[in-house]
Amino acid sequence: MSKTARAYTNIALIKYWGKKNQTLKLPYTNSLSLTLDRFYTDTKACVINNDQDIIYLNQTLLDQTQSQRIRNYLDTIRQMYSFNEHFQIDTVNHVPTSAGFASSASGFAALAAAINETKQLNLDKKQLSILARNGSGSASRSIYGGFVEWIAGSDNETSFAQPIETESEIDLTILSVVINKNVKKISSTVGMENSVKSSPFYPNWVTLVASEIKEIKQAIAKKDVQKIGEIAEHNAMSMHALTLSANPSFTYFEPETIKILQIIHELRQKGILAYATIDAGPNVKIICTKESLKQVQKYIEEQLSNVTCVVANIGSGIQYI
Ligand code: 2P0
Repeated sequence: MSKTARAYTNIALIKYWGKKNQTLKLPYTNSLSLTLDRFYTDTKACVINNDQDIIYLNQTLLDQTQSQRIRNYLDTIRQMYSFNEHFQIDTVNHVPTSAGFASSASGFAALAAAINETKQLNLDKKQLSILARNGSGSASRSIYGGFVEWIAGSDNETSFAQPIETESEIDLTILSVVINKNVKKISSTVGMENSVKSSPFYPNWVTLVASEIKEIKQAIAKKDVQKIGEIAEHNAMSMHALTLSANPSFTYFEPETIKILQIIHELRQKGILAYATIDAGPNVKIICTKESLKQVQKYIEEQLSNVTCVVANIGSGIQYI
């Protein structure tokens, strides 16, 4: 009996935004994330005597269209490791879309680990990160817990994530502020492609990320949460400037997103530690300390009636259960 693989979501503090190779999902820059303990994906893979993969998500059988990306990924794995078997995949996503976290990072990390387990590929974490990256770029980072850096690399073997060791715990908590709204969004894959192609600032982004990665690693080593927040917020705003400066321009922001950013500025003026990071969607994740968290949450909930707050702490890497 093969075990179920569990992978947790991660939030990028230095974002991945743009690929130099679409097929291999090789990014233009390194990125750096924090794995979170709150949301995860559980995936089990069983070899079946069938010429097609069968895929269940949350106990529901997916049709061809819904499961195409997963089927393509399984084809890639079969090719990479030279075997022909097909699988029944059972995935349970404990990442409610309403929580405002993307499930592709935990989803593809859990799937890579599940195939590793079932096929006894005996991949080490570096190889597993490479395998997960082939499913979705951000999944390469969900193999590890805590702070993780994805090294851009130049080919399939050199593009993988690795953990950033910290000597002791760091007092950092993420408050996710979910805007209760169904927004039609441009997928990350398409959004980053458009930004690379048409934002005149894209070359500056590549230079900026290189220096911010260095700076944030120093701040992590010093456990300087304020500095981590300052760098992460600046990096996130710079990523969103790439969407606004694309041609045609687009944005993931909603009016409430701006409102939350304004509240964060007000909180800082009051001396409360709060910094924003935003992914390819309207929700804002706020970097806090344990001390500032309660005040930040209280203030946000007082000012905005139509949002949900979710607290997440630092999470662990891949587990087999
Ligand atoms: C990140 N995002 O670093 C960035 C920041 C969203 C904003 O990685 O095309 O789903 O599957 O490699 O990993 C989301 O992009 O994109 C993402 P693909 P992915 O977390």
